[in-house]
This record gives sequence, structure tokens and C-alpha cells, in this order.
Amino acid sequence: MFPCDFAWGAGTAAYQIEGGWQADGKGPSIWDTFCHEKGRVFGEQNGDVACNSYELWEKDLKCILQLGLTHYRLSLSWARLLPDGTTRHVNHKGVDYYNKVIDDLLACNVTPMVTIYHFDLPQALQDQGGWKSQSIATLFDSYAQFCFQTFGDRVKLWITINEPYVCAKLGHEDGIHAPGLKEPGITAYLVGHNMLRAHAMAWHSYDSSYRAKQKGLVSLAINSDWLEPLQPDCTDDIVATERDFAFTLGWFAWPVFLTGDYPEIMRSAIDANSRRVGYTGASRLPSFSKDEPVILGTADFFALNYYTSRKVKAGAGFGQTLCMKSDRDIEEVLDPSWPICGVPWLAVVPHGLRRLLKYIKDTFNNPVVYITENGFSQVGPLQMEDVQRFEFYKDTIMEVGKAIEEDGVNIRGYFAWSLMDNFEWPDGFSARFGLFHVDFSDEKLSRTMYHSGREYAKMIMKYKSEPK
Ligand code: PNW
Repeated sequence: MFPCDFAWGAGTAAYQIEGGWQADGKGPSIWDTFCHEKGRVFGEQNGDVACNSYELWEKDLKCILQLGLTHYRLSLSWARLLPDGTTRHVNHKGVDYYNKVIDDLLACNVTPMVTIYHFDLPQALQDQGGWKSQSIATLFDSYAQFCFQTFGDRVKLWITINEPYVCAKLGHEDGIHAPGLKEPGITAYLVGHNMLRAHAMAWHSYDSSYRAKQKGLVSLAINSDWLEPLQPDCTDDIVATERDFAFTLGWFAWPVFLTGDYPEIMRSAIDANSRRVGYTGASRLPSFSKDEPVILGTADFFALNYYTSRKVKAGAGFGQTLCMKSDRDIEEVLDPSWPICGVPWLAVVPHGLRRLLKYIKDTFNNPVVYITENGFSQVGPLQMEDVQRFEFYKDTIMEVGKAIEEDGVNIRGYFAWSLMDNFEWPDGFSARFGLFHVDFSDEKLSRTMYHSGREYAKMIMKYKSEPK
């Protein structure tokens, strides 16, 4: 079912695993600040230490090798490399750390996929407006170029930005992720816009200055649920589903893969709501300027983070408020037959991934796809024999196989989220996504393979050796 050069991976992100939040000259990030404020994170927890991968990288490497991964996805901490966010000051200890990680991986025949930005903006840049500010795109581009220059001789798979949707909405509309801003209806659109500009600038820099020599691929990771109308024959639900897709997957995938601009139904929904509320300013959804680098075509593959599915019905009417929820005007519901695992938002729907992959193939002209995240969390009492998680991975990977074989989707890799239990953002350490258990009560932070890890390793072994 899987080509012999298929990427079998697992992922992590810097803030979720590294700890060492002040080690060796690292600057603070918005997640350091956010977690140190009262009431932000479950149990007032934070990533000050997390899995301490900054000091315990060798342990992580052992886990990677035990799983038999062909690929490992990690992210770079911007503030560890550039403490004030700018290239005026480079923290060489940070560079040494990532050099070691990358070199060790390659020495063990594991291909790194590197995310340049995974939620953790340097606080110094937040203090200048963060992602709201127009100038962030240039700053990000300099940082990305620094990464290409420093690591690009060895790193050939790059993700510029992880999940702009989550950064924009959870960080600036809902305020439940760093920087914790609740500025509904306006800021998230601006932040998403600047993230697209930043991504596109970095892609163009790679394309013009690094690609010929380094021969790598660059994309951004877009998260999306699979969505389908609650009542398949109801026109309102069908239209609502299209609108919901436009506000999630489409928000970032249309500009990059399809038209160079936002989905038309997204803009018209936002502008119609502005009129209803009596908001008379310019469109709350910014426009791409002709004087800036083009957005269309700035991805060498489609990087998809998929976790779950939703049924969609038309909203209950517009709530006379300026917020993304009223702009979007839909209601998402869960099918009662879908089991909920660990975290409440994660209904287990493996077939949703297959349908989403087919939808991406059909909508975005059959791109090369990497599934850069997919996973299952445990909450509550610890279960080392995590049979449910293993079933989840087995079923999901079957669906990926069908998407390749029966639907002809051009899928090149699958990355489980996550290599090990880690700091799960506002849920702290209460949600465990790992293929390895991490004992956070033990000073050594020992890593132990879950049952699901053993089974994933077997699957990888089997598919790697089966000639296609
Ligand atoms: C992703 N939601 O984030 C991130 O890329 C990972 O860092 C994270 O650990 C993983 O998914 C599991 O949560 C998400 O609320 C955060 O829908 C929140 C949501 C989805 C993805």
C-alpha cells in the first residue's frame, strides 16, 4: 500500500518538549510569558522544564530509533536562536543544540523535517506588536533565512509556520493560546494575513537564494478537520459546510494553492456581517497588495495536520456581534457514533482523514501531501497498554493507505503526533499524545514506550520491508 520511500515519522515542537526556557542565553517567548500568568494553563503548569529535551536529546533520539522512524519532525525555538527575535544577536549555544540534533538524526539515517515556527514568538517581537504588526513578515523572513543558511545544508524538508489558523484564532480571537489576546472579529484576520505574508516571503527567499544549492522543499502546515453537512440533502447545511471549510482549510490553502486570495465566500460572509453590525471600516479581512511577493504557489507540498471531523449545520442566525463566530455562522456537531478520546475536541474519525485527503486532491489540483500531524490523546488515569490509541493509529493508517491506493492521492509521508507526552498548550501535561510515556514526576523524566508505540514500530517495519 505504501511506497518504499514513504516517510514514517513522529513530531514534536520546541516549546512542548525542550524546557531550558532560560538556558544558555535563550530569550523569552510568548509561551513563557503566557504560562507564567495566572489562570492561563491547566494547573498553572508551564514548559519551563517540560521533557527537558534541551538537556536530554539523547533520550529522544533513542525513542526515535526504537520506533524505527524514517523521519522526525521537530521545531526550532526562534528565541533560543535569536533571543530578541532579530539576527542582530545570534545565540550560538542554541545553534549548537540544533546542529547536534540534526547531525545525530542524519548519522542514524533519520531525515529531519524542521518547523521554523511552532507558536512560540520571541516576547521581544510581541512587545512590538507581534503578528499584528506589518513588519513581522520581514522579521520572520530574516529568521527563516538564518535557518536556511545555518541548517539548510542538511535539512531538506521545511515547514515555515505551523497551523496559522490556531495561532490566529486561539491566540488572538479566543485568547486561549499565547499571546492571549481576545480581540474578536478583527485581529485574527490580520494575524492570519501577516502569517501568510511572512510564509510567502520566506518561501520566495528560499526559492531565489537557497533552492538551487540546497535542493529542499518548503511549505506551511495547515490544520483542518474533515467537515460534512449534518443533513446531506439540506441546502443550508451544504452551504454552511462550504463556508466552514472557507474559514478553516480555505483561509490558508486558497491563497497558497488555489487563487492567491481568500475564498470569496469567506470575504462575503465577513463583509455582510460588518454591514449588519454597522461596522463601516475597510473590510476586516485584509487584501494582498500588488507590491508584495505573490502568495500563490508558495508551497512545494501540502502539509496537513488532521485530528478530527465535524458535522456542520447552518448557524442559528447572525448574532449582531463582531466576531469570527458570527462571521462564520455555522454550528458544528459531533456524530454520536464517533468516540471521544482524551481531549474533548478530538472525536475519533479515521475515515474523515481519507475523505479530507480526497477533497484536497480534488480542490487543490492533486498536490504532493505530507500528513504532518495526526494523533490521539489520553487523559485521566495513565494506561501504558493504550489499546485504543493503537486501534486509532491502525485504522487511520489503513485509511491513508486507501487514499493512496484507491483515491490516487499523492501522499508521501505520515507523522504521528507526538513522539512523546509533552506540554499540551492550555491543557498542560494533562493530555498525553505520546507514543512514549514521559514520567513528569520523576526527575530523570524517563521515557517509556506505550503499547501503541510498539505497534506503530511494527507497522513501520512491515510497510518499510514490503516491496510495493
Ligand atoms: C496542534 N484545536 O494544535 C499542534 O500543532 C500541536 O502542537 C498540538 O500538540 C496538537 O495539535 C494536539 O493538540 C492544535 O483546538 C491545538 O482544535 C488545538 C486544536 C487543534 C490543533
